[in-house]
Amino acid sequence: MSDITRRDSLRLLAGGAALMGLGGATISQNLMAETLDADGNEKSALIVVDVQNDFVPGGSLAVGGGHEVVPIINALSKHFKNVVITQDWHNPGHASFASSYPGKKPFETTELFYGTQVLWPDHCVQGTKGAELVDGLDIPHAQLIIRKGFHPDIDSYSGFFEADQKTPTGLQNYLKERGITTLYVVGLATDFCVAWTAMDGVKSGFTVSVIEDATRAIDLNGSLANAWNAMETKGVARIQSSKVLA
Ligand code: VGL
Ligand code: ZN
Repeated sequence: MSDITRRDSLRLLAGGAALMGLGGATISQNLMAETLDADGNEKSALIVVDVQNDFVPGGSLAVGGGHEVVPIINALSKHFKNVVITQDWHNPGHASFASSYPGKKPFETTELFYGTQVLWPDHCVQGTKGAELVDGLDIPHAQLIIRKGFHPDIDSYSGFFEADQKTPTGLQNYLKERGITTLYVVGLATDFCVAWTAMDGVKSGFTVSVIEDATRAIDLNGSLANAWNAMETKGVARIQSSKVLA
């Protein structure tokens, strides 16, 4: 184990102790992390979330500095044998689009059967240029591209479960069948699809880190701070790319 990984493991263990009151799962997951290496480990996977044209400058739901994650993710990907890419993939007229509701504007909310839904500009419509992965993303060894958000009435920020928290994408079982236990999550946007994917990863039994400098946020009404609070409470580790790239 490299020094870097050992430091992370110790930090993860400390995090587990702090969360002792929240139940045993986090602690045993963190103990497991001690025995794993990020680098090329068969049991680790890099999850690259929604690095798509609509989420970078020039796109319909551009995330500030979104394009800046691309070279960092390309470099990180060389350290992982297993890479999975997610792709937001909405039908035209999707329930998460403001344009689907007369009188509603982007970034307002509405109530859907599973709770409050932020209404977005039309984005990542199936088959459009905006839905394509960003050109500079260079991960030829990525093993799976998982699409989400294609149920007309349900949004899906998470790569694991749609926003009803029940409809699975299949990613959990794919990773489990591959023997993967540890996830490193990067991409766009930190406070929506990255955060939900990371938290559902923990819920699905994986040890999860978000590599902060390989993400960028939308930050809507404090959503970035809220997302980090929620992630850290649920046992997601917050690390920087230097820990993997070193
Ligand atoms: C996302 C809002 C709507 C994301 C996707 O990738 O974070 N955000 N759809
Ligand atoms: Zn979306």
